Amino acid sequence: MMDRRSLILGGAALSSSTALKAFALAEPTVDLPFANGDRPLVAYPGKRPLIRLTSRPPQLETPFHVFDEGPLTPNDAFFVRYHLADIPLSIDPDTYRLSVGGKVERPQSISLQELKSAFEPVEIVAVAQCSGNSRGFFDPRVGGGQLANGAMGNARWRGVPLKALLEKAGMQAGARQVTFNGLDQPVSPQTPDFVKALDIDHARDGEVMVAYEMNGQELPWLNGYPVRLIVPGYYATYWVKHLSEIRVVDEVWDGFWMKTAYRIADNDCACTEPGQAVRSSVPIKRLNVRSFMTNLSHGARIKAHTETLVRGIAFDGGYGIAAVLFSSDGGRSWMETKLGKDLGRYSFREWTIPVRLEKGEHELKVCAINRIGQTQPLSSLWNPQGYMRNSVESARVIAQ
Ligand SMILES: Nc1nc2c(c(=O)[nH]1)N[C@H]1C(S)=C(S)[C@@H](COP(=O)(O)O)O[C@H]1N2
Ligand SMILES: [Mo]
Repeated sequence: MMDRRSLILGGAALSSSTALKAFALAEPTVDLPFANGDRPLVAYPGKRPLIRLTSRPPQLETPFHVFDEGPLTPNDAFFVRYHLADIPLSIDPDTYRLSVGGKVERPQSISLQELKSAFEPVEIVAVAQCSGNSRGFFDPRVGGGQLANGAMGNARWRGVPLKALLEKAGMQAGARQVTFNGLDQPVSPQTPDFVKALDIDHARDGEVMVAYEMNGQELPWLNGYPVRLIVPGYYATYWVKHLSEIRVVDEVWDGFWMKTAYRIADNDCACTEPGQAVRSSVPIKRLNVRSFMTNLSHGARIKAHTETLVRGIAFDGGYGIAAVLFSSDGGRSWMETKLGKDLGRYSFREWTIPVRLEKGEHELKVCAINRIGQTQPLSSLWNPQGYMRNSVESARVIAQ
């Protein structure tokens, strides 16, 4: 989604503008493809320049061309999202403790060292995607962070199954949910702390993980150092960063971030009509199916009558991608693409297809299908929070 040209134009404009304007332009910018899509590209600690949505708390989006670098998103390019402005600025790895308490037999206070040495480590490749990824494309526009398609990333996570920690603590009879809290804090007492909850059976499914490594490195600070929760297949809102407190509760947790925020309409499409109230809602859960082209975007120019390899990624909420279909005629006919290496059912799956196009404009489209037959809608479904966008992506390209 990053417009490389605006980078160059920004630089060129420097020479001909006033000193003040030059100062403002000193930061490279991108122009996301919707109204008010101008963003600065800013390098935060441990990060390459990313698209800054807000600075307090930091919210950074991955420039889309990064997804063409490979199926794993590099740590220094992985997006960043926080809700609370008081984010931890220093954490001592020697004194950091993860507590496991609430309705347990043996409350635990576990050091980072112990997490790494006292439990059998597991690894899983999984996509973290913000519920509001692509929100800026909704029409009518909706409130909230105006993101393009870069609030997602795929990484190899290493850590301890949550199940092992819960077993060590021993759950009491009547346990219903497990809650997760991190070291970030609200700045005003009216703002509820960011606490998320999972049902007990989900929490002990053996896949939900407390991760201390991402792509073979310790977690980047802004992605939750020293440990974060990984909930494979689920929207990243559950992937609590700087995780410090796990509590077993005997109720359905009714904190703000479960009871009020991150809820979707309780229907098959998680959608409503603009202006219509949602009657019944449930907490957001699994990722729906999506696919993207990564080496071609709107306006790209390719050589006519010559083979071009189109490539991209697809993913879903953990059933696995069964097929990715591609159209070069605006969706009238579809061809099956070749899937790349399977890194696991929670991972990005790469796909490629060679195309040869006549001179002129062509509308390319890509659509994935998962192993339970779920697919992407051709036009986007709408909801007032701008969650779960997954309509078929298109790119109008010019062959010449
Ligand atoms: N402690 C903490 N964890 C959090 C959040 C937060 O605000 N605080 N936001 C959640 C949301 S909504 C998202 S999309 C992901 C973003 O993860 P990332 O910043 O590593 O990309 O973190 C989740 N975990
Ligand atoms: Mo999110």
